[in-house]
Amino acid sequence: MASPGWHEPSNPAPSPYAPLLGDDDQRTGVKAKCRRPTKFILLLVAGLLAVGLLVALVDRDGYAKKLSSSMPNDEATSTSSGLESTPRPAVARGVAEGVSAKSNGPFLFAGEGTPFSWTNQMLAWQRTAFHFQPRKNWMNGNKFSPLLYKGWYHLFYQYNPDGAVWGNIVWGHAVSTDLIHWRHLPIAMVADQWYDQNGVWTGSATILPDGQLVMLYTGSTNATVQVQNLAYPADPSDPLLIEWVKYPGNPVLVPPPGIHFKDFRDPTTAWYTSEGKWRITIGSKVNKTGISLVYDTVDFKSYELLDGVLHGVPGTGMWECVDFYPVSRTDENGLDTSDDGSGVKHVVKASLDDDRNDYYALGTYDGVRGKWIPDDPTLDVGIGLRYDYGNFYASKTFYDQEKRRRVLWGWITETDSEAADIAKGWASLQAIPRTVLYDKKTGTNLLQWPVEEVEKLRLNGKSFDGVEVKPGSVIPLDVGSAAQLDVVAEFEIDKEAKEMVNGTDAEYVCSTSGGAAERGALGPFGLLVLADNDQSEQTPVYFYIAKGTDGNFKTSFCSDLSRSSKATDVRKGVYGSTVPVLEGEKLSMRVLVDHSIVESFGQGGRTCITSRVYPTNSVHENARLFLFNNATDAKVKASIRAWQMNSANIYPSNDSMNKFNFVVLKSCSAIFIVAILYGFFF
Ligand code: DQQ
Repeated sequence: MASPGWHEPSNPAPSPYAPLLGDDDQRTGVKAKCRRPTKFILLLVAGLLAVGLLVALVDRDGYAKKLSSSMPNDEATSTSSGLESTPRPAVARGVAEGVSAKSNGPFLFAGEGTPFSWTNQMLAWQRTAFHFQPRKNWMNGNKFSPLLYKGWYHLFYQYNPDGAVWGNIVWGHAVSTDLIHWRHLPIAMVADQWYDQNGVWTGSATILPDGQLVMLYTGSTNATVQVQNLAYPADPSDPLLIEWVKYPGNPVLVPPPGIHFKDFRDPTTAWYTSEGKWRITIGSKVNKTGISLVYDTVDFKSYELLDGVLHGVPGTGMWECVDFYPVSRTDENGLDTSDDGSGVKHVVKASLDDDRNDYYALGTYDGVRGKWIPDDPTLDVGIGLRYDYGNFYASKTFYDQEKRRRVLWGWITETDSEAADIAKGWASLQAIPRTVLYDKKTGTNLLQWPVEEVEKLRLNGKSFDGVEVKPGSVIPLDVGSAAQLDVVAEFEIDKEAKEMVNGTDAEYVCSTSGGAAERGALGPFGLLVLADNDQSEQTPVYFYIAKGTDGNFKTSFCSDLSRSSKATDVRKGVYGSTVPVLEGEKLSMRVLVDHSIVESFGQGGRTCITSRVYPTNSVHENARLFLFNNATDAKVKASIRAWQMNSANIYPSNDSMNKFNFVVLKSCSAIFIVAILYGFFF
């Protein structure tokens, strides 16, 4: 740019460029002298920028490749799929390292069928649109409890950068400002030390009162010993938390005497004790008793093991991903992990390695003794309530200090064959984050509900009010393509039929009572999702009411996968459980459908079911939504609101490079045009 001095007629500034002026230019004086260098400089700058731009664009792929060699969405190492490739035989991955089998090999459904001829198109359709998943490869649960740091939600997850099966576990990393749209970031932590050489496993973050972030995680050592390690952000002012430093004194905890070296993992977020210390709990087992060890620390570097355990339940086996947090008995908001007091209950949750389900119980915490006692010993951890009765495992909660809510986030496993996972190039994903509240009405359970942000994806809402569904009928609901849906449905069952029906002592159990095809007097009725026109494929989500001999009603909330796919090599059970329905309440359900995922919430989230389904025909425009009533005696009145769901933006991390190049392109073009115009007019 010309400096102001260049336009000063009486005192022309010497030009550093020693322009070669012709006679004409000499005659026209200062102005001409100044114009040439300006034009020259502008054109030079524009030219340089253009060359820079070209280099950036030409080298973009090279740069992106370099960058992505450490990224969870690495295109460069894409091994994509096609069933032409020879399927690798499934092996029970994880067991040697001291965790349960992490793959769905034929051993999960031996004898259930022969391999199905999946086409690439079918496999591609299974990818979800508004659930979080890496662009390829294996992921398992959110490790290092997700957290909100300087305005960004962070998800760190177990990730295999080398394939669609468990192994080589590092921490994938993604950030979001709304828990729905995500941006992948470079891998946060790799297995590069003797104390985590066999994997950087589950961990949890604690935000200290001064804003410092500390993180404890399980490392599987070079000798597959499970130890706890400390890490912290290299640059605490970086809201994206890109770089992590491992504490040089790691490991900070090794398995204590009496604990097997492969049974010591997944430290929780720390909470503050009345003695001014930080307390954590770590899952383990002794023989078949699942336990949660308790440690106090003041600096996260040295620890004191408390006598006894926070809690233990015989017969439940190894407790993974233990979670411990308070819920308010009076307020509608979530609580920070250290909150306590008379209006508070405490939740203990354990992921049982033996059956791979997440169980929780409500109880009372004794902070002085570091012990927790369940409200109802018959509904203790691992033998009572589950967060979810479908595929939902290794979940964790975190406290969202901005929205004052506790958010629960689970991992949805695959239930197809490992060969199909390898062919499609990815395996498993995250459930939609859920807010968790104590259910003040029942006092016996939690309420889980999709975070409110998911509603931003709703499109084309349709209502169907007071639809009468006669016994034995199916009614189509015209919502257009139903592969991505949010449906809220309320049902009123014919009161007279309820009164008239005879009570029986036969117990209704979702998983063993015949599914949606088995007719009873008062059910099943509900929705058929991911169903094709003739319902040859369908996933019913339904209520079933059973009347006991005492005249009391018991309602079950179930999801039947037995006709969810024509494929022969996927798991197709019936999931669900009973759901509390209080006097005067209508029956209600909410169902989120996202290609191969159906997440269902009964009675405001008292009972939840996540189903992993693999339709072959009810895909794309063939996916439809129906109401059904398979009861023999009772008609049902249903009111439905249904929305198609937009897709979430889940940007690859090298997309940020593309965005950067786009900005460079725009800026360079603008400068170039200005320079040309300037040169033309002056
Ligand atoms: N997976 C991790 C463990 C955790 C388990 C290893 C949960 O830290 O216990 O990948 O699936």
